[in-house]
Amino acid sequence: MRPSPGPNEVIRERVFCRKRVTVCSYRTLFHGGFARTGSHLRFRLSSQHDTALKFVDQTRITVISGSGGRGCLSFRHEPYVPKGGPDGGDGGNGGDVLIQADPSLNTLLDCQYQQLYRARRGTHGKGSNCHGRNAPSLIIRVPLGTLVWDDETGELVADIDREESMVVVAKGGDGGRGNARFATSGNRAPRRFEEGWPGQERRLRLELKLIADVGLVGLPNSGKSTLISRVSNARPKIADYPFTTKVPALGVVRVVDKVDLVMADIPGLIRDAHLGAGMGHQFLRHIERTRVLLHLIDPSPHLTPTAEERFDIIMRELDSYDSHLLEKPMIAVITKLDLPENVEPAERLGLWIEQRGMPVHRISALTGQGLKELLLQTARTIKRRR
Ligand SMILES: Nc1nc2c(ncn2[C@@H]2O[C@H](COP(=O)(O)OP(=O)(O)OP(=O)(O)O)[C@@H](O)[C@H]2O)c(=O)[nH]1
Ligand SMILES: [Mg+2]
Repeated sequence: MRPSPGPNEVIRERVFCRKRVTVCSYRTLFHGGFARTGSHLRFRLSSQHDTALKFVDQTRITVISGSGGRGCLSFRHEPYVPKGGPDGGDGGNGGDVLIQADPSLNTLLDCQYQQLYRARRGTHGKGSNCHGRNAPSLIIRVPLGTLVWDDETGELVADIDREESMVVVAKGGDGGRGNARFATSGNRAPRRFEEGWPGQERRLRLELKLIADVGLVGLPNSGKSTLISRVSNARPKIADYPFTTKVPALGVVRVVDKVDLVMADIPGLIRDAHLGAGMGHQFLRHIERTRVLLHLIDPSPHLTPTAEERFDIIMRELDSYDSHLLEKPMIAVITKLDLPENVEPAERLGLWIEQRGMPVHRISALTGQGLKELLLQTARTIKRRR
């Protein structure tokens, strides 16, 4: 029988556990792999905690490109070649700093940890007309959907919105010219050469706005995570307490053959989220780029305030974050239709919303009722927007 662990052993086990969680939570952030591993409770709890900590969607970095290498001052000295002439080579170019999309990343966590990126300088020129070596470019990998802002001027430098996106954010300095370049018929032994040109230093602000076709919004517990886990490969945590979802999750939904949609689940909003209530509205930036919003409402008659008022709370919060969000096509999704007490209130609520000109779907993520029609209409709405 294994002896009961001493205090040190317990600590070692915990450290090991945290390490595993750190690596995994980072990789499976958007797939919620832990809930499925069936591991013990402590593991699952800490994974949720770590996941929340490790989702970084804003950070600042400093980039410094390499300066150019110095040009060389040299003259050819060889037996039987008197006055061999200047042969100082040019310096190599400094390395550029590039930002490149990496679809395997989901967060700006790496850039949070490392905030200074300095490319190497070019090597100096040498005699015998040897050119200095050009320094390699330094590549910073960021997730798709990252906006790169110049922190000093506030100007948008780049939008990393495609897999092949790659931009130079700091250009390396050119190498200086060696004295061989300054030889003229009038001055055949120039002693002139150039220092390399300095690199650029820039302070950048990185902001991640996830790229998804469909955004799910609603109050906590309205069933957003249940819906995304039912229709996509995402496996966010689901529970009957508010703010189960602490970071956005993406899932790919196959609507019909060859029609895939990317869906984003974000933490729930509550009244006064724009003033910082609940989790605030910081995560709304992740639905800014979606083409359609699904507004989920739990019609339960046992909740206060009423379903109509709860619908209005979300609309007001979206409006106070950015009124443009309300210009996006929105589909009202009344959830939890499998519960008998919800059927009648759902009917009433649906009519009330339809009078406001918004399409309504009544679903149950638990039984699958109405999901196919909802996805088809969502896909049609997106197609119209393309
Ligand atoms: N009966 C029934 N329960 C549902 C349905 N959809 C969600 N639920 C339950 O509602 C509770 C909340 O569901 P979640 O999917 O976690 O809700 P959420 O909107 O993601 O909540 P937050 O992450 O807190 O914003 C869970 O207990 C779910 O099991 C449904 O269609 N029918
Ligand atoms: Mg959730």
